[in-house]
Amino acid sequence: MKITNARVIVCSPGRNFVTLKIETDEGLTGIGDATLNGRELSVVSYLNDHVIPCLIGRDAHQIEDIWQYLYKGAYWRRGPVTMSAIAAVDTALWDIKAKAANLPLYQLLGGRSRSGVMVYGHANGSDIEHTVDEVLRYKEMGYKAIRAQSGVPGLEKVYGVGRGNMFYEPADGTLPSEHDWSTEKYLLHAPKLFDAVRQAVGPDIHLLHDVHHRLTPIEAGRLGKALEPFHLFWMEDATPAENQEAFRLIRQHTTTPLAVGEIFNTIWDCKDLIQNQLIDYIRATIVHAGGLTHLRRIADFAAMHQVRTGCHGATDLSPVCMGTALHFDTWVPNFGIQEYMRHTEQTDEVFPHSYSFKDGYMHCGETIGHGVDIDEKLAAKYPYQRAYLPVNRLQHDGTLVNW
Ligand code: CS2
Ligand code: MG
Repeated sequence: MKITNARVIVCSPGRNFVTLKIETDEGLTGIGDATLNGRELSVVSYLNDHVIPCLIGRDAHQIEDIWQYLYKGAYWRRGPVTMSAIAAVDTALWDIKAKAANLPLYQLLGGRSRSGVMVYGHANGSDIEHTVDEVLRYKEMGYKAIRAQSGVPGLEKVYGVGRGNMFYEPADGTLPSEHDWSTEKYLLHAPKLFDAVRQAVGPDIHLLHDVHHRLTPIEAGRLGKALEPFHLFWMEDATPAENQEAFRLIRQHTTTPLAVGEIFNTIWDCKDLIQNQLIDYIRATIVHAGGLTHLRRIADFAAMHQVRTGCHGATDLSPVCMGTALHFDTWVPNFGIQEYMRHTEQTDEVFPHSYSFKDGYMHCGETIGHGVDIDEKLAAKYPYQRAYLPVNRLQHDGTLVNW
């Protein structure tokens, strides 16, 4: 089955998405997500100018060889742009292979390992009271796991708050907006937030929190310890993970489970974290970690160390990524949880899909392939709009820090 054509479709139904469509001489087509928030057009160029010319005429069934060809053959390996481009090709080819086999994708991975995929939703509020109300609203909707983020007194804007009811879109300007940050204010506030939330929601709901890369290792150790009484499911991205060793210091101070990896692109970004038992959940996902072919390797390696998966699933990862991730989640033996930040209605219309939500669990559906399609005519009505993620500066002296 020869690849005869491949096209990149860029649209902005509520937010920007980049989708690769691959066509074959047997009439089967497949699509893959290539969206890199705030840097979308760099992946578009990587695909159009460098990858697509190499795909035409190749055997669409040779997923592994094409993966190796694009990874080793690029010479310049790894990184978010390269690995998002490879991910889009990989996802589209798995979609085609599953359609050729007339099977839903999870069947090709080894079949179903669970009846449904437990997901967590995003409850966020301007203050503690508002966040508690939001958490209770999610519990009402049947969620078994809820992430809580709230505004911090004295800080105008913080990560995860505002900009949408069931979703949170951080990319907000034609130039990066600048937010203020104070670690002191945040560290005093976060334990109070989880004290109130745990009291309101009771002992059975899983609670999660995203620190979003903002603390030093010792500050993360302090926060993890302060949150122990509220037994969180995980504390996420507590400190930037370029220095994987940093997590050893956090481990020395707290038993709060640690999750990391949404910005990881290859297994090398988490090798030391996993083999030294420094994390409990790996958040790498399909679109930014080289597709299904590479994410399976990361998951198998993690399983050897009892590290479970917790795939990234924010609104800026398209329904194509979500659909494929749910097939992965349905199969993967060391599954932990799946993030599920809903998309806008416009997005859902442009990307018809067979996955569904019920009582806190997602179901990938039994449609052949990964079960997500794109309505190109409708997509064309939503042209790309440049948008940047914010940057963060220390409130007291303007120092540039992690957003
Ligand atoms: C976040 C994301 O969902 C999460 O865990 O860390 O919202 C992240 O900020 C965005 O995906 C960045 O584009
Ligand atoms: Mg996160």
